[in-house]
Amino acid sequence: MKQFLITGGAGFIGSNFIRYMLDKHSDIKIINLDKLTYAGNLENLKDVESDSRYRFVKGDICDGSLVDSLVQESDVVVNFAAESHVDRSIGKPDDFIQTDIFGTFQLLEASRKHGVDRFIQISTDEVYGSIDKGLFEETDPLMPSSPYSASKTGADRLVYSYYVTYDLPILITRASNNYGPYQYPEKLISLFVTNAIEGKPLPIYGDGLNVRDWLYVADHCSAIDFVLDNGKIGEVYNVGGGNEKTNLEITDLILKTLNKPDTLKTFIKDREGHDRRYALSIQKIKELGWQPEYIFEDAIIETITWYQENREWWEKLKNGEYLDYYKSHYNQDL
Ligand code: NAD
Ligand code: TDX
Repeated sequence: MKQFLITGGAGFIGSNFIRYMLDKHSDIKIINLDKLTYAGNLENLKDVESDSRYRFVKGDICDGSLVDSLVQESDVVVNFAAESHVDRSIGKPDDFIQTDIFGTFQLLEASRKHGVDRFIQISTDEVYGSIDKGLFEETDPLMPSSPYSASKTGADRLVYSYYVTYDLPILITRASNNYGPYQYPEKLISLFVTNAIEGKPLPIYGDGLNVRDWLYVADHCSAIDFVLDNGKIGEVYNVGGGNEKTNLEITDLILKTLNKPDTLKTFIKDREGHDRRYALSIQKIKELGWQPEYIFEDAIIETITWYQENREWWEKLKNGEYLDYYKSHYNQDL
């Protein structure tokens, strides 16, 4: 029985990953350490709560003694815990620096003290910054442009330094934009789908021509599982879906699928430091034997349907102080 410590497991990708791992592997146990910030939601994991292989611990990855005791009983650490939303990092970077960098440091320190079989850091394509043409490779320079991506870059390189300096058996994945069920309704797809269902405006930043590469969350989960088993210690692996779309293309697709009018499209001021395009080469992980399985055109429809069928999950999340910040920052109701 391998003991996994999964941090941030009550969030979007972490909860999908826990479900994926419990379904796929009978010989693992999982501790989910999550602070339950606004983004953490135990309703994401209702169906696994009673699984005897699963245990939830409410706590902060910055809490050194708690982290120490949980790492001590673990073989594998998977670090999802982070502040993850770029717009929030523009408004208030503090928690990003604290959790994304200092929290990762606490996990690394405990891992080096107790020794773990694997430490995998869930990093992001945003560490590279923006690219007008071509694809980022793992060896390209890191040029993050928001406090979010800079904090993730700090963590990414700190993890690497524990491999070089202390021989900690680390792996790093850098994934592109995820979409799928249980995504907090603040990110482009989850926000626009839920706004469209409610007949509310879809706030498009700038000209709407920024490009993202969309990865279905189940593909991200399978990539992490695959890298844990097959990745070479100390290496970074890009994980992309190969689905480059402008924000306007995504918006049009959502409106068309939900049969909502074009008049919901609302162009507002641009995000500060807005990266124009993210695009990854996934040659390295492909050569190792992984590639995405889901077809964007099908998975996006499944995702939209999920939000239609799970209104009670997201309706209660769409309130609170972020709406006030968003309104004053972008002069737009969400
Ligand atoms: P999310 O915001 O939905 O979830 C983050 C989770 O971390 C929440 O459950 C939250 O409660 C928890 N958390 C936050 N601070 C914590 C702390 N100090 N201690 C313990 N738990 C804490 O984020 P997500 O979209 O699921 O992203 C998960 C990870 O994947 C992040 O590290 C993010 O940078 C990375 N990533 C995300 C994407 C994407 O498109 N969403 C793409 C690439 C990489
Ligand atoms: O209201 C909006 N209007 C809009 O035009 C929002 C929320 C977003 N956008 C644009 C900004 C981006 O060009 O849509 C694009 C995607 O925005 P987000 O969903 O906020 O994602 P992004 O900034 O690309 O970052 C995401 O991908 C990488 C995740 O939030 C990160 O956690 C991940 O690391």
